[in-house]
Amino acid sequence: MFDSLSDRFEGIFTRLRSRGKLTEKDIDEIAREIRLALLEADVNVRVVKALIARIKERANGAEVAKSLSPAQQVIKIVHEELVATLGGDARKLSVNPKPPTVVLLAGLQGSGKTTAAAKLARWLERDGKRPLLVGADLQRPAAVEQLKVLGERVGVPVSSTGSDPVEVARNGIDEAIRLGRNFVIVDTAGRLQIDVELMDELRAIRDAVNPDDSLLVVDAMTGQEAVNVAEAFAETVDLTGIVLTKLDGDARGGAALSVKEVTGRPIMFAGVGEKLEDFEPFYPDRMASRILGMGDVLTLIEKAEQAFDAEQAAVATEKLRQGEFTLQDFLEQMRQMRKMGPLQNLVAMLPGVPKELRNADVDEGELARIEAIICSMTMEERSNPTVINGSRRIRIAQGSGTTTQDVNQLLKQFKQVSQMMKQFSRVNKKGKRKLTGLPPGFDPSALGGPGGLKL
Ligand SMILES: Nc1nc2c(ncn2[C@@H]2O[C@H](COP(=O)(O)OP(=O)(O)OP(=O)(O)O)[C@@H](O)[C@H]2O)c(=O)[nH]1
Ligand SMILES: [Mg+2]
Repeated sequence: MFDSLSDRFEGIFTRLRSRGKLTEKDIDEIAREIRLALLEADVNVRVVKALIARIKERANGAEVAKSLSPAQQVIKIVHEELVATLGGDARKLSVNPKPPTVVLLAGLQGSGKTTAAAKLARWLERDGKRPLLVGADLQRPAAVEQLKVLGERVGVPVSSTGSDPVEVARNGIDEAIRLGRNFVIVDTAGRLQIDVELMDELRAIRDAVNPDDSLLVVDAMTGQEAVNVAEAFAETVDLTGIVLTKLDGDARGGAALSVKEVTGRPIMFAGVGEKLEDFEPFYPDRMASRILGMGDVLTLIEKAEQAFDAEQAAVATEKLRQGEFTLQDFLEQMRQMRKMGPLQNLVAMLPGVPKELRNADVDEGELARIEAIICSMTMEERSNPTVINGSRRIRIAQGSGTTTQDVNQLLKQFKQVSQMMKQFSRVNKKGKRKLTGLPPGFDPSALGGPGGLKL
């Protein structure tokens, strides 16, 4: 789910990265593209409107952060506003100080209530709680049996005694107290569509068991209908949250992303597959990052804001352009980068790094070796490597605990990179390409020692 939306965002941001300062017209254009992408993904029109308005206002308001490029600023704003649309901070289940805590699940037929009940029970059990499942769906003949089978699979007892759903629910609470169970999950009957009878039944169950949380189970595949259903439930039963199911499906899924904004109720859990372990708390920020399809860009931006000295980076970039980049600059850049954490993580977060490279290994040991070699050079050698003759090579190798081959390798690769950068900045001056992300034809192995930077 959300794959095509992610692809669209990735495209928009990739184009954005090659731009310098953004004018109001540029921002309008970007906002229009984002709007189209969201609408195509079936996000509710009202939600899209509100989201775009907030993005535009903030982007035009130019929150100037020196350490971020205009593109990064826009990405940051879009991410933050998407997080807000998805519900801001993750919300946990309420816990009743006087157990058992009661969770009521409601929703349309086939939305995944019974499955979600068992998944939630499993999740709570793993979290050290002692749940009890209550089968209050007496509508469908096999419903209670289905819950019992699932309950057995997750090792959670199931209670279903009584002649009507309200009595079953009430008995369930008594049973939980008797068995010393501190969570009760009540599975209810679904309907093909919202009707008075269903709402009345739900209200009666709610009044009988006074739930700490009433969760609406919404099938993410149902499109805009999901939004209408959520709205209707929110009005009639006091919903406190939403469980989104079938997020593993291939529907566009945008409607599901709209339920929080439309109902004002947070999405608390997500069903991501048919198996009982395919269930997770819903984290708006993680979901937004995933939808924006750019690895964990935000973390990178945050780290950059914290650790990266923008002035120094600007100087280095300028030197690169002028072809004056020295080994000393290279060392400083490398250290700046390393301040941000293990390179492995950093590479994964870099926008512009192709997807397939994101999970690859980066050889930290190799970088440590490069650092040792450069540190064993004099300042003169660092700014003008051509003075490094045979005896200097031996001295540097000994000083850094490496071999002369290692030193040669580094010098050779540094030369290649410098040449490439010069070439690149020439292209740049002609206005064909800008210095953003990795230059075209960039060979990552040119950066490392013998094995190269194993990207
Ligand atoms: N792929 C996928 N399938 C799911 C998920 N959640 C539920 N399902 C499937 O959806 C179907 C309906 O799930 P149920 O849990 O029976 O739905 P229900 O809301 O209890 O249905 P009724 O009791 O008939 O109203 C089942 O085939 C489940 O396996 C999910 O997250 N991913
Ligand atoms: Mg069911």
